[in-house]
Amino acid sequence: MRGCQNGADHGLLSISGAIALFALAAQALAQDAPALSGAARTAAQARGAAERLASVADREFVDCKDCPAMVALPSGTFWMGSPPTEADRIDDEIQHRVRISVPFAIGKTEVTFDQWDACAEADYCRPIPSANQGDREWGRGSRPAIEVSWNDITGADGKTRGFLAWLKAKTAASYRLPTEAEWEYAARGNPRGSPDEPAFYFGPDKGELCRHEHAFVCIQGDAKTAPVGQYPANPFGLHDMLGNVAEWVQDCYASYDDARGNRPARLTKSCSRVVRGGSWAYYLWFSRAAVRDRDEPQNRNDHRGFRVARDL
Ligand SMILES: [Ca+2]
Repeated sequence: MRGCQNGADHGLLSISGAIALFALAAQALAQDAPALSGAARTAAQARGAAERLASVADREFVDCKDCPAMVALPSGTFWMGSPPTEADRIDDEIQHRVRISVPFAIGKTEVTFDQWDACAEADYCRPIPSANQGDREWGRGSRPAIEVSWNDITGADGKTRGFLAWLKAKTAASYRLPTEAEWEYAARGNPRGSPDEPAFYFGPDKGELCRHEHAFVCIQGDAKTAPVGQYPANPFGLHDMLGNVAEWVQDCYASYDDARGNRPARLTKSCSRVVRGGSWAYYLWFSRAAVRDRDEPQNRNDHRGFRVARDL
């Protein structure tokens, strides 16, 4: 596949034996923890916990004040894309096997207004205005930051240094956007995936969506973002992966047609960037884990944000 890097490689590996391990892994990973409980834990400790498939409480850490809470994910293998039999499938979701070679960490939630505003206060991020073209007067605080472009996050257009540079300056850690493969691995929540993986981490039944995610079909006229982390976590301990706001990832959009071998990310200067996950504004089918969207890196809207990733 085009557009993967940092430990994500692709091949046709056997999955024999993996299913037997999954029951144990899922049991361990499903243990949730209160937000920010990992504040005193180091990334190295969290990485060790991920390799042991330990509980979310042991895999969570925070690098600094105002930094996003991070969860270390174990290495593993999954099937990216969707099977031909999946309802509402789009033809760019060509299914292929992906191996996440080493543990990495990803945000427990989407980045919040509190975190973005701290970055803006430090003069690294573009201040997000209030009302139109900004917070829509829905509130800030723990709601996900919206009206942020891919360029605002990465600083790629040179107008600001960006959110990632702010985190790197505060922590010296290698913060980045997740790759598209890492994002889908995180959204599926299963380190031992299979070709018949369901459309949602909670199973194949889209009627269950409203118990797990903040999606348009569920919000009955209250059409706006929700504070992050209000819905249950997925088996990896992550919230709002398939709803609330859609999320920028690192990659340029490209076909999965050549999904073979160990490919670096496609990071050319000018390309459409991939956006993943459903949102408060999207139809139900858009909350499937395999759905791919894209937009130009300078664009912003009120139903898109992001979460960060970090090497360990
Ligand atoms: Ca989301």
